[in-house]
Amino acid sequence: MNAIFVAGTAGAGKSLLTSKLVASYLEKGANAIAVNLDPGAIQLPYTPAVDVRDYVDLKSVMERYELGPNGALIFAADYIATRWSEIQAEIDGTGADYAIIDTPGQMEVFTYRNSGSFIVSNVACEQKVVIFLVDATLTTTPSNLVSMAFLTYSIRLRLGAPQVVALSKSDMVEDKIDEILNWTSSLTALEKALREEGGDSENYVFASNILRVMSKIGFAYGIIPISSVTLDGFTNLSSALSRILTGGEEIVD
Ligand SMILES: Nc1nc2c(ncn2[C@@H]2O[C@H](COP(=O)(O)OP(=O)(O)O)[C@@H](O)[C@H]2O)c(=O)[nH]1
Ligand SMILES: [Mg+2]
Repeated sequence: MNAIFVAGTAGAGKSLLTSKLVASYLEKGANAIAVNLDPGAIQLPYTPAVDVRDYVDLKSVMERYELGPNGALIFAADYIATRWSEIQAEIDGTGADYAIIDTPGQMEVFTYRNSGSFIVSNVACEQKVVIFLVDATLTTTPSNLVSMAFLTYSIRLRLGAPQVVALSKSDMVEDKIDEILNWTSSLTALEKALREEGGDSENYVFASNILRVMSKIGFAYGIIPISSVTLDGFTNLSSALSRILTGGEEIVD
């Protein structure tokens, strides 16, 4: 089994991408399942084969420990890590080739708690990859792009697994896509755009200093624009995943 975690900021499109990825693997003849790791999910655009809501009920946690919704989510996410071996056994029991693992809506509940990195490092699988979703609608200015790029580095460091970065909801910013991709492919273009955006402001100086650091750690941002509505970019996403999971071989039935 290969594990594909789908992470990203709240509302970036993790759950919808999970459903579309499962469908696209099934279409290629691979056995794929969706796993829901979000204890707070109310409605999901897919039927999870394995669902953490079977292990913990948010409402009972709130009542029993007198917690608000945020406290209960954190408790529940950490609790799930303690039940991981059972959840893993359930995933293994499906016999799936690909487990597409949807993570909690509020990103920090998963990525910045030890339980998230525990699950990513302990999932028993052949290969694993984290798709990090950068919401295109939040990335339409150069300084926002720099801030998102930093977030992806932070998540890479936090989860310690190979990462594929996708620009989600790109259908919603069609007129901006070329410009955003130009910024992500050239440090010089991004630096120029930042200057035009910020002039001599303190924020510009800060952003360009960050850029300098980014160029040092390698500005290989390689972001893949996708849309889970039009399915644009899915071929590129699927090749990027195959490169990591199967060394480049596409699935055949
Ligand atoms: N236009 C458009 N809407 C999207 C796309 N992906 C997700 N959405 C919508 O954005 C909202 C949040 O998506 P969801 O998958 O629940 O985000 P999550 O919180 O990251 O799981 C939903 O209304 C989705 O239908 C996309 O690629 N294009
Ligand atoms: Mg979700």
